[in-house]
Amino acid sequence: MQPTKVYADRRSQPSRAVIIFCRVNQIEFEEVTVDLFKSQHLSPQFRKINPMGQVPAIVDGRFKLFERKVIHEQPRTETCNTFDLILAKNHAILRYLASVFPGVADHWYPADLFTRAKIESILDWHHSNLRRGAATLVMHTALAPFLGLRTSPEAVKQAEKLLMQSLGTIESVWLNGGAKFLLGSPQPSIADLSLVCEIMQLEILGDDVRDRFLGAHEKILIWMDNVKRATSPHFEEAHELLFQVKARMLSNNAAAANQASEPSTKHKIASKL
Ligand SMILES: N[C@@H](CCC(=O)N[C@@H](CS)C(=O)NCC(=O)O)C(=O)O
Repeated sequence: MQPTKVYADRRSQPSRAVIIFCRVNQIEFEEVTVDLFKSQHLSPQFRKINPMGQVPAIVDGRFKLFERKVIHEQPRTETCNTFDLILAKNHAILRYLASVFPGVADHWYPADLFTRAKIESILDWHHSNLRRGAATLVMHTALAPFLGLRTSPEAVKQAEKLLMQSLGTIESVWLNGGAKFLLGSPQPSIADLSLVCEIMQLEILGDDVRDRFLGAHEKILIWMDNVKRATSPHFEEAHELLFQVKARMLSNNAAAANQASEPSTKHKIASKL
């Protein structure tokens, strides 16, 4: 049987969460890079895997299961056939992997329905709060020029507010009382992994901006460190590309700032005269 295929771009936070999860749990998989900066997610070939044109997505031939009825209508492709399970959406993928691979420890997605319901509530909250704040901020301040998108100062302002509020909510609701992981668990769940990967994205905004958001949230910093330790060395390995992007952006910004502070050619000539 073919290993599960994971379509991902490591610059994408949900992609990293899936990759780290597979590595930590020794799930055999083949990583297929879908380069967002080269618009590979919009290619007809990838749209056959995920019609929404987003990463991550997986193709798994383990079961003859289908996420949606319409999947029967999907054409055969080189990479999958109509009997493969094709899943998009990071949380659906993490839930699936945690449920079908017997080697995955229970704490990632507990069988206990009471605990699981609490994890679901965090995952649902994440999309319309933390992710909306962090991803919108990163998109409008760091990525837009690379992706040819227009930025909006109003969107940045709202995203900053939502991000700050979300960080406060995590601390006051789920990390209350010195909890090591969300919900006071002694070990991480898929919610810990997903949310921490989201917050890691702030790195590419530079240390000052990251510290402006995280500096005042000591509980968040400790919790992030706990998640890193629990998933090391895979956490660091999956984030290597993010730190490379960060270094490149910082050096580009520094070069642009230098250029702006240098007297213009006209001015140089004038001063020589
Ligand atoms: N809700 C989805 C969102 C996936 C998502 O937003 N992926 C981004 C990268 S982080 C993407 O593929 N963006 C390209 C696009 O939307 O055009 C998930 O959590 O998996």
